[in-house]
Amino acid sequence: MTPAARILLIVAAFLTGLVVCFGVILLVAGRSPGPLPQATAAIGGPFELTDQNGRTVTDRDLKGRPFLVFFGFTNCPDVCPTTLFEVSEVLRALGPDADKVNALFVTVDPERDTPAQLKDYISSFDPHLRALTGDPAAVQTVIRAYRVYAKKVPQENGYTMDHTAIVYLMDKDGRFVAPFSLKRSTDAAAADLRKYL
Ligand SMILES: [Cu+2]
Repeated sequence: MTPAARILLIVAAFLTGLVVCFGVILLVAGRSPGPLPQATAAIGGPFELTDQNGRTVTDRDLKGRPFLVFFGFTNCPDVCPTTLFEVSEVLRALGPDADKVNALFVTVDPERDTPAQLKDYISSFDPHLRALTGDPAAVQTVIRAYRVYAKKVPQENGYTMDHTAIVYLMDKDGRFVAPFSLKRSTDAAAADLRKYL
């Protein structure tokens, strides 16, 4: 499969997952006269990881600010660096408001992406970006919470990772808002993010 086809497949799988979970929520909401379940509760949730400086970061530390989160791995040839570059541009366009948001890169490859490896990698991007890793179980927890698709693909010299390539926009309370589109001008993307401050 070509890399492009693979990415399409991953996006399709993600969207199908979204449709399935929102579909279920709609069904439940349609039936129950009581308080509506939060449609956004399906994506996101508690986690405890370690950043590139060895500091513990949990979902509770993120409360009070909107955040962008992207899942990937440092050996990724193109999608991850491109996305992190584009997110960096948005953070730069935010100016001082960049201090009022969080931007996270979470590895789906904790085996290779140690805090030291992440520190080296993330230093190429906007300094507001934080890179998170953890033991495999902790990373699995966050992968599951965000319904991320991540799979090891063997290669001649080791392996690569297929993964969901969506930037998640989460609100101040850690609730999923929408996939954050980078297919627009940097200023338009920054203005969109500013709405959630
Ligand atoms: Cu990637």
